[in-house]
Formats: sequence, structure tokens, C-alpha cells
Amino acid sequence: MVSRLVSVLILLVFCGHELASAEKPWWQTASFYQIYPRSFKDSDGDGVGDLNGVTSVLPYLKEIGIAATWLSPFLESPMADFGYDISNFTAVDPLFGTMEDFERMVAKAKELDIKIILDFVPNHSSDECDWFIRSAARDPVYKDYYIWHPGKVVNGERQPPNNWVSVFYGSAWEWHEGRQEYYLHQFDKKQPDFNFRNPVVREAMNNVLRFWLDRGVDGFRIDAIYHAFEIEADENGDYPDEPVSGWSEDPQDYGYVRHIYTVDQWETRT
Ligand SMILES: *[C@@H]1O[C@H](CO)[C@@H](O)[C@H](O)[C@H]1NC(C)=O
Ligand SMILES: CC(=O)N[C@H]1CO[C@H](CO)[C@@H](O)[C@@H]1O
Ligand SMILES: [Ca+2]
Ligand SMILES: [Ca+2]
Repeated sequence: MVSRLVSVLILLVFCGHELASAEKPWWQTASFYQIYPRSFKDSDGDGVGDLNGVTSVLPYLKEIGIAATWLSPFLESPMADFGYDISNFTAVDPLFGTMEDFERMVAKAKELDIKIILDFVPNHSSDECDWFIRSAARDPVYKDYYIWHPGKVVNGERQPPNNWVSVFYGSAWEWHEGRQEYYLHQFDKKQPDFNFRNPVVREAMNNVLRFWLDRGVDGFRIDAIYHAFEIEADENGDYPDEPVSGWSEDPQDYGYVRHIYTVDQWETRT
């Protein structure tokens, strides 16, 4: 609580200082308009909003004084969580159009001087992502892309490694028949968490950012970043239980435990 107060104060001081300086960066003064592409504007009459629809509305956004738009995910996805379960971080889902449509949208935005901000969803991928499929198959490059654990055997019965609970209810660990191990998912079981302690994963995600920056994107809104890191496994490769919160009677409920090992880890900031 105290530390939160302190950071709010620091933020106020920082903003006060920025207000005093004449040249503010564009993102401090821009009016943003968030676009959820799926329901925004359908250009081809198939009932689903798409990137060409967004492009067609950009002149209107300019007219009403919008300087930047933040687009919710339009990347390739099986849509188990409204596009927040991404199966390919560098491909446009055909539901929303093509890479050429994306390029046309960015070109139009540049012409109108509207900044394009993408939703960046780094905490997990879809279980249908090629990276996860290779990880499950223990491909040497990908085997540690996600958080795997053999679980523990209690009275001859296999159980998840610990009591961690998914935001969406139930154990945060899902058994994978192929790999014969559990994987961690802080959200839906179709959204396996990346292993951000693996430098190769961090580099892969940096490459995703570079990919879109190279295509003219102006910035990113980072989704669920506080879930990026979990506590480091101990020397036996085990993860500790989280303490019971007393807020819920149901061990399957996200509020049952206090999330001291699965969110807001120190490394998330660095
Ligand atoms: C994503 O899609 C692109 C373009 O279709 C393809 O080149 C790339 O290999 C795909 N990446 C993954 C991880 O599936
Ligand atoms: C966690 C994250 O990236 N933010 C998203 C993380 O996953 C859940 C499930 O996709 C979303 O609801 C969050 O918005
Ligand atoms: Ca459409
Ligand atoms: Ca995570």
C-alpha cells in the first residue's frame, strides 16, 4: 500500500515535470481511440469486422480529432479467448484480412498522421501455436519455451506440481499426454504461459515487436504483463504453493490463494 502510494506520488511529480517542458512526446497528448476489429466495421459483408473496415473509417477518426488508435488483436488465433490466444504472432488472421490489408491500413494512417498501436499479448500463446506443438514434442530449440513440470505422485496418483489456480478457475496446470508433463496456464488451458526465464523466448518476443515496428507500427499496449514471470523453480525444479487467502472457500477459485509467486514478480520490471 505504502509503496503504491509512493509510486503514485512519483508519477505525479514526473507528470508535473513533463507538463512544464514545452516539447511533449506525442503519446502524452494524443487522443486515443480503441478499436476492437471484430465488431468495428465489416468491409465485405461476412458479418465480421476487418482491417479494411478500419482503414475505411480512418478519415472519419481524423475528422473528429483522433491522433492514435489502439487495435485489439487481429493475429492468427483459434479464438478460444477472443483473439488473446495467438497461434502466430506475425500473421494476420484471415477472419480480419491479409498482411496486404494491414499494410494498406498503416499507409492510410501515416497519410492521415494517425498513430497505430498494437495489442501485444506476451504472457502466453495458443496451444495451437507451432512453438507449443514443438515444445510438447521436446524439440531441442523449443522444449523450454513454456513452463513444464512432471507433477508429483501422491499415494500412487499423479497430481499437479502445486496449488496454483488459473484466473479462469481450476488448476493452472494441465496434463499433456504427448509430453507426459504438466504445462502452466494462468488463463485458459488453451493459453500455455511462456517461460520468460528462457532468454530465447525473450528474444523471440523481441523479434515479434521488431517485426511489427518494421511494418510501421508506432507502439504497443502490453497485455497482462504482471503475469509474465512466475517465481523461479528451486534446485529440484519445483514451484512453491501459494498461501491460502481466506477470501474464498473454493480451492478452484482464483481468489482462494494469494498470488505472491505468479504475478508481479521482480523480473517483470526488468
Ligand atoms: C507465422 O506465419 C508466417 C507467415 O505465414 C510464417 O512464415 C511463420 O513461419 C509462422 N510462424 C509460426 C510460429 O507458425
Ligand atoms: C494475460 C494477458 O496477456 N492478458 C491477457 C492474458 O490472457 C488473458 C487471457 O487471454 C486475457 O484475458 C488477458 O487480457
Ligand atoms: Ca469482414
Ligand atoms: Ca506467465
